[in-house]
Amino acid sequence: MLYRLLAMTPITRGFFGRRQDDADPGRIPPGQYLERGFPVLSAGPTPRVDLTAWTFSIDGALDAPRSWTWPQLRALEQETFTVDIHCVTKWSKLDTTWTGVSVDTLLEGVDTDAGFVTAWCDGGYTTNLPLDDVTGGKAWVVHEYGGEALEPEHGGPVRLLVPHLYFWKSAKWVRGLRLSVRDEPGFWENAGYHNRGDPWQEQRYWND
Ligand SMILES: Nc1nc2c(c(=O)[nH]1)N[C@H]1C(S)=C(S)[C@@H](COP(=O)(O)O)O[C@H]1N2
Ligand SMILES: [Mo]
Repeated sequence: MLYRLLAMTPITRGFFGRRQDDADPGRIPPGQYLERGFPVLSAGPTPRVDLTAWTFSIDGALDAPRSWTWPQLRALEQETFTVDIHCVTKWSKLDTTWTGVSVDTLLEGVDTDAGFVTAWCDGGYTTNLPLDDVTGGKAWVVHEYGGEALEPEHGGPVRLLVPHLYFWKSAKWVRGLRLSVRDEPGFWENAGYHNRGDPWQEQRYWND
């Protein structure tokens, strides 16, 4: 493995004295624990991103590829939403609030035979998802966390957010979605992680 997994000490932002077991256990998937900080997990260094040259693209198996500059992406309809997130390293974080553009908005009117997407990123990370897992109000390209610009360590300027799957599917520094007819395992999927990664079914590793 050429990459080193960087796990930084989480910063606890939760209200002091609130107990872990206050959380509704029905919101914590099997094998997960409640995290009040926000750990950073990156398979490599945080890339430096120049927004003047930045674009977000949708390409691959579609007739007319699309791309947006940073101002163009910001001019699209924005959504603010609050969701729970679940990392395969076993932490779950509840009620995280994000702002960004729904993948449905980016794909509006697209005609494609593709059943899959690969999210690709500055720094070379990739992750694959069924198209059905990023459409129907289940995935966003986000640029704000908790009302502030998304920090570079957490994927700023822009990350994918797919909260119903393990967090490795939420690609940081995402630059585009490539539509494909065939499913192609991404970075962690190639390294033995589950192809889909549903936390409620504990789909952690390839054979789970
Ligand atoms: N580009 C990129 N995206 C990535 C990763 C990465 O290494 N590179 N790590 C993934 C993993 S394994 C997790 S758990 C989350 C961590 O996001 P965080 O650092 O904001 O907690 O990002 C995911 N997205
Ligand atoms: Mo992860």
